[in-house]
Amino acid sequence: MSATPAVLRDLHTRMIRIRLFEEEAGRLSANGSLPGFLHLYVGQEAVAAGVMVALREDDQITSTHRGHGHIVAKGGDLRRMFAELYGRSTGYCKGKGGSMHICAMELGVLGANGIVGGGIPIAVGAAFASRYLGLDRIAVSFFGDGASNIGAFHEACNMAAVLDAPVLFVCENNHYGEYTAQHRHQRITHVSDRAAGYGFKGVRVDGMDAEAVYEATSEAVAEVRKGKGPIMLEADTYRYFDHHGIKGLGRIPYRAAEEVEQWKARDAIDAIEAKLVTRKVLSRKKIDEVWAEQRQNIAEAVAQAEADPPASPDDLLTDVYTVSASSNTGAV
Ligand SMILES: Cc1ncc(C[n+]2csc(CCOP(=O)(O)OP(=O)(O)O)c2C)c(N)n1
Ligand SMILES: [Mg+2]
Repeated sequence: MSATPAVLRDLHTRMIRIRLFEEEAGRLSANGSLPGFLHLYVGQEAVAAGVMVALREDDQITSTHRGHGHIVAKGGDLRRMFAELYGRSTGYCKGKGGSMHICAMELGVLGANGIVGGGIPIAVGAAFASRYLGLDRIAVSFFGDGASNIGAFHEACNMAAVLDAPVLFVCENNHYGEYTAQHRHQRITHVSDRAAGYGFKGVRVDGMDAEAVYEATSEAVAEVRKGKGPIMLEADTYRYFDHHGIKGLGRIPYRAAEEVEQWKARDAIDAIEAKLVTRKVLSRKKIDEVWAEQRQNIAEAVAQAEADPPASPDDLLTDVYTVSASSNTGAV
């Protein structure tokens, strides 16, 4: 399915929202306003936007430690997301999850996950459950090149295959697991080659091209929704900032400045803006307006989140365990 002007505009806006969210979160973290680690998604925006625009609203996703971009692209409310990062009671998890554990069931976001690879089997379970319930929604699991070395990845792929689970595995191959280059952590170049080992299809796409990601995802989703089993989509992409935080290269010289610059030269937002202009979908002036509007949205969301009340110690034990009536021992 090729991208209509409306789809191109949608991809563009979602990518800008992600970039601005991440840059602002990075600044707030660097100046000490936000607690904890932040794994920023800047550079990878085309993947989240391309996949999410190709999904239906009721489709479900599982995310990762680098998950803000997925949730923003799935329609995450910016105020509730910033509130979660700030540890406010108005956050998606009442301020108890933080950056790596945002969960928004109403958006079909079954959780980001600080455990590398942890979301992959959850997506398979969700996909199986949807089919069991007679729903034709699918589940998408995002994960990185590093996560594809984790046991849970392999078990989840095998199980999805034998169950013909309606799940799309999306590998964001940004070529690093923390500070280890891909060629040093695995002996394959394309993670999607691993799909064949479990008996399903693996495809690759340029993860710096949102339209290409949208098209490849649309095709894959149509097949997965038919119930013929999983597909793995590998997006070739790159993170601009360090593994965590907003510094570019970090303290340890694990990647060259020239490498970062080469990827930035292929920036996905610049690329879609060039398309929008050449195809006469948006003028430069309109593009500037989109940026200004989204900047305003981010500023308002941050101001609201900052003014929101912090998570209350009284809520510490709520939403933590589910205790059924029959097994209620009174212990929570
Ligand atoms: C089970 C587990 N092992 C190790 C870690 C520490 N860790 C956090 S992120 C990360 C690298 C993950 O790499 P990748 O899956 O490629 O994701 P990326 O950070 O590149 O987005 C590691 C090893 C963890 N959080 N969980
Ligand atoms: Mg990686």
